[in-house]
Amino acid sequence: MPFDKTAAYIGLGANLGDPIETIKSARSAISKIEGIRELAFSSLYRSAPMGPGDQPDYINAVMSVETTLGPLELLRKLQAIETAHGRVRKGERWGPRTLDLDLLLYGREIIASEVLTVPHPGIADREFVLYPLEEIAPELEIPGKGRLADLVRKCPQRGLRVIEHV
Ligand code: A4P
Ligand code: MG
Repeated sequence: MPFDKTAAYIGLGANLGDPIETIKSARSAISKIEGIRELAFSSLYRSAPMGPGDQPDYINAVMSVETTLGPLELLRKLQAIETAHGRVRKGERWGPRTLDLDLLLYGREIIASEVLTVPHPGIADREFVLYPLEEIAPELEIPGKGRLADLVRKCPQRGLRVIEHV
């Protein structure tokens, strides 16, 4: 019997090394995971760092996938891709990183476990998540938080800009 497919949204961010290449490489690695099919990928955006200001600007993007993996399996795969791209966890909150992959949404599920919170806790107030999401899924409803379009309207753009359409 085939497994159910779930639509999931993944946020990609990078601000060390060659962030544009890293984001492209991460996209390709995610698409190649068994049990994942890419549905859409946003433009690449440049954004000012949230958190400590003494770090480079970020490149951010969002992708949607269809997957037969469960949410925890998907998180583990994303973490393996972070590690493969040289991510070192230094423990500094919101510090610079070669690659950060956040599981933003997993279907309409609300998950609050020790290792996984979905929708991602920052989703509703991060311009570098909301604007790219709106580009690929303007009608989206965020479980527990309301319509994406309403969240976007309440979120200042803070210098966020498109650098590349892919
Ligand atoms: N975890 C729980 N829920 C999730 C989820 N939905 N997706 C747990 C991914 N991980 C989730 O993550 C710490 C733990 O969160 C994981 O072990 C996982 O079990 P981490 O990636 O090791 O730590 P982190 O990323 O440093 O912490 P945090 O709080 O997740 O940071 P964020 O929220 O990812 O923010 N500025 C701009 N402009 N653009 C950015 O992309 N990103 C960050 C990082 C800071 N500033 C930024 C950006
Ligand atoms: Mg993270």
